[in-house]
Amino acid sequence: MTPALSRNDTGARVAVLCGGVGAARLLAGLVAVVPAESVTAIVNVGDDTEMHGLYISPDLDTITYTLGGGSDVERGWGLAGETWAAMDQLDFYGGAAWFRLGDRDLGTHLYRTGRLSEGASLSAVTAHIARAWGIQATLLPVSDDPVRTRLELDSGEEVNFQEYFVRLRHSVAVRAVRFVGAERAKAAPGVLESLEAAETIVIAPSNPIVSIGPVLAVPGISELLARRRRDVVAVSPIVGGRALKGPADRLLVELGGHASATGVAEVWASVAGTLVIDEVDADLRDAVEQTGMSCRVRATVMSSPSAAAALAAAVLAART
Ligand code: FO1
Repeated sequence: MTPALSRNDTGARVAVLCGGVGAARLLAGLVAVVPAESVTAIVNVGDDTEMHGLYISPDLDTITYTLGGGSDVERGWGLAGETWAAMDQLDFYGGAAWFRLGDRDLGTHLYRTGRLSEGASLSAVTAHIARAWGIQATLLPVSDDPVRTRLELDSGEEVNFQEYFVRLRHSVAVRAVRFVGAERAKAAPGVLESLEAAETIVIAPSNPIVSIGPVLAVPGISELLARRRRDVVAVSPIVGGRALKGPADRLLVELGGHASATGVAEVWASVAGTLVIDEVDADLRDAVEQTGMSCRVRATVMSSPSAAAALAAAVLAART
């Protein structure tokens, strides 16, 4: 079933390419400044994994819990007030407890896995879970087909995303990244339609390589963005040469780029017309514009809901 396209009172729709926590905060800001029904989140599934027979979709969950008001804001993933009895029991047996699934969070993975095993699509299950949380924005996995991020480490070992991010605490050097399955994956129902219908397409301040990379790797998406480049506004996840969270700064350098707002512009210049960079990077404006992108300098650190709403409003006003 194709989800209904989102539309606000003025007909202006917004589609957002999303990774995890940075995207979740920007989405929370967006739904504070425009009708939530006008916002469609197109979410990375490259981080998805199977643990203990359960299908886990971390970026969809982070966004769902954030928009649903249940997230643990400080930790950045999982639910607030979580308990860990199941993990303690798993640990007691010597099971793989390095990837922490809280007791309530487990219910989400049980529900999703059960529905998928009955033949439901990831997008149908995502829509049901979002509705249960009272979310009025549309949440779409970028694809219902498997797309999995694999990282080749400098040591030669190849690992999946959660092994790299959680088990190895992203403290190992990476020499290549690939998105297995991406070239055969079909955009989920509603993805290309919502990108086509959006007045503004936003690339959230998410890791350009491992969060937005898998989204852009699904056939049809980067081509559509390149065609609509003037309507695409990206927000740099690199502030003052550093990622606010996670390994984006190191990955950019390890894969031959630069850990700066300019380095982000080099990655996204072909698919986005405008880059919003932080005030601390104001001196990079000319260098960003040298890549062919327009540049806006704004406060991009979403340290409070009001800061997120202000950034969201600035992003919507930033289109060339
Ligand atoms: N992140 C961690 O740093 N440690 C964890 O044990 C962990 C468990 C986890 C369980 C469910 C879930 O939806 C997300 C979880 N995350 C955990 C977050 C996740 O690994 C990353 O934040 C994202 O994949 C990156 O966007």
